Parts: sequence; structure tokens; C-alpha cells
Amino acid sequence: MSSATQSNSVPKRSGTVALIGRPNVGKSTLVNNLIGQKVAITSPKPQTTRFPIEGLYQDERGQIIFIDTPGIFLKAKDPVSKRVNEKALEPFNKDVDLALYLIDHTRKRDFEEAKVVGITRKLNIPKVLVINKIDVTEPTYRAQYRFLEEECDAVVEISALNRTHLKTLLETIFTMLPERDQPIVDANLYPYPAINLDSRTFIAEIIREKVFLRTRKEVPYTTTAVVDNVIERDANTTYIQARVLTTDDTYKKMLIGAGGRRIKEIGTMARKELETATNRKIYLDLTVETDRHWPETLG
Ligand SMILES: Nc1nc2c(ncn2[C@@H]2O[C@H](COP(=O)(O)OP(=O)(O)OP(=O)(O)O)[C@@H](O)[C@H]2O)c(=O)[nH]1
Ligand SMILES: [Mg+2]
Repeated sequence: MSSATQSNSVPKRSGTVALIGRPNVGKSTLVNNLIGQKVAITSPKPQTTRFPIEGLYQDERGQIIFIDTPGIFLKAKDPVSKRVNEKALEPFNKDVDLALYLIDHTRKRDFEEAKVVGITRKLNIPKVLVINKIDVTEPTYRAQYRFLEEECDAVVEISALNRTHLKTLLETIFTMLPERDQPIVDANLYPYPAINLDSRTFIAEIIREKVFLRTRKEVPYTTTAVVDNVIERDANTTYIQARVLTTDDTYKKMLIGAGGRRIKEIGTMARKELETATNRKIYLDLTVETDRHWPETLG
């Protein structure tokens, strides 16, 4: 290679960046808004994300594989919570170049945060402390988190929801990633949408999000969604057959709602979002079933 070429070429930086944090701090919202499309479902309820989800970001500076993870929580007693908590840490057993430790300054530091601090301290990789929800000024417990600013290699304040300072965050991440001559993934392996989920899983996640948004208390935590059939009827129309599974008949009744109104509402919300995402007409046949054993399928 001639010296002229060498001096002109800016080395690219690429790597895998995993998020870590308590439930509800805004990890999935951040990944979606960094990537610019929905890869992970979000809701005001904790424990929305149940397994790690990857999404690819790339520009002239290089490639970043973001890994959204389930929030880490203290009391994991039931089988679903236990498994979800284990899954939160799985990405860190693989090659992760950088951790984004997200905190929500509007919530008090507590034992749950202490657990996350303990886990994060053991990670032998660079860490960026991401202070999220700066669009909210009151209440703030910023001072309780100050010690973390010293422990991490960089600090960035953002609003994931309003996309504030996301450019600064990306710039910080790129400077901390290793230089690599080659792309780390073939971008063609991440066709639109740029996620590592097959479409059935993605559709099931959208349905599960609507369950989280439209049911109360423990109901969302007893449920999952399964897609049985996706049939392309013609160039513009897709027929989807799916089920919401719950562990108990009582919850099944709540999910169906009076006169079937609740499940109809969940189905309509999911259908509309899928229509927007795919630009196709969607028929969604959605039913509710009791299956006490579905948590065993969490893997
Ligand atoms: N005001 C405000 N709300 C935010 C911000 N980021 C996320 N949220 C909200 O916080 C709630 C939780 O967001 P999620 O992205 O689902 O949080 P998460 O960390 O992925 O949660 P789990 O998957 O349960 O671990 C949602 O209601 C979001 O709209 C932010 O910057 N500002
Ligand atoms: Mg999440």
C-alpha cells in the first residue's frame, strides 16, 4: 500500500456494545432510537424485555452491534423472572467490547441498583455511564449516582425518548471501540429491519408489547405470544395467526375482556403497527389460551 493511501485512510472502529441496567431505565428505547427503527419493544412497565436483542448501527466511522438486554431485578422468584434475569447477563459471556450502563436519575438508588453496580464492576471491559431521562428534571436523585461517574470510563447524559445527545453518545462509543480493518458483520445478513430476530419472533414481540400496554398488574408477566402462521395471501396482504398464552384461566378472562373487547383492542394495536412496519394489509387472527407450561419454553 502506498504511503499516500495510508495517510488518506481513516481506520474504522467497530465492536459489540451491550446495555446493562435496572428494568425500565430506557435500554430498549435507547437501542431503538440509536438504530433508528424499532428492534425492541418498550413499555412503562418493568421487565418488558425478556431476552437479548441485537441491532446493527453503521456509518462511515464503523459498525456497532448493540445488544439490548432484559433489566436486572432483585426478586426473581417465579420461573419466568429467574430465567429472564439469567438471560440479561448472557451477552457478557461472549465478546463484548463495551458496556453501556444505563441509569434513571429520576428513581432512587436502591438494592436493585446495588446489584447492577456489583455486576458492572466485575465486567472487565470499558464502561460508559449513560444518565437517561434528562428531559425530566423533577424528581432527581443525581447525587446518589455521582460515585458511578468516577467508576466508569465516560459519562454521557441523554434523553433516549427525545433523542437528546445521542450523537454525542455515538461519538463517545466510536472513540472507545477497537480499530478494525474489516467490518465485523456482513450488513446483508442484517436485512431490514436490522435485527437478529426472525419475523415470527418480531411479530410475537409486537403482540406482547400491546399486552404490556393494555393489561394491568401481574397479567403481562403471566403471558407470552406465539405466532403459528404467516401467510402471504397476495402481493399486498399477509394473514397472521397468533395466540396469547397465559398461565391461568383467571388471566385468560382478563385478557379476553368483557365481550372480547380487550383482546380485540390488543389485536388492533398490533395489526396497525405491523401494517405501518411492513406497508402491507395485515389480517391478524389472535386468540387467548391457557397454557401453564409456557414458561418452560423460555429456553
Ligand atoms: N421521560 C423519559 N422517559 C423515557 C426515556 N427513555 C425511556 N423512557 C420511558 O421509560 C419506560 C421504559 O422504557 P424501556 O425502554 O422499555 O425500558 P427498559 O430499560 O428497556 O426496560 P426493561 O425491558 O423492562 O428492562 C418507557 O415508558 C419509556 O417511554 C427518556 O429519555 N425520558
Ligand atoms: Mg427493554
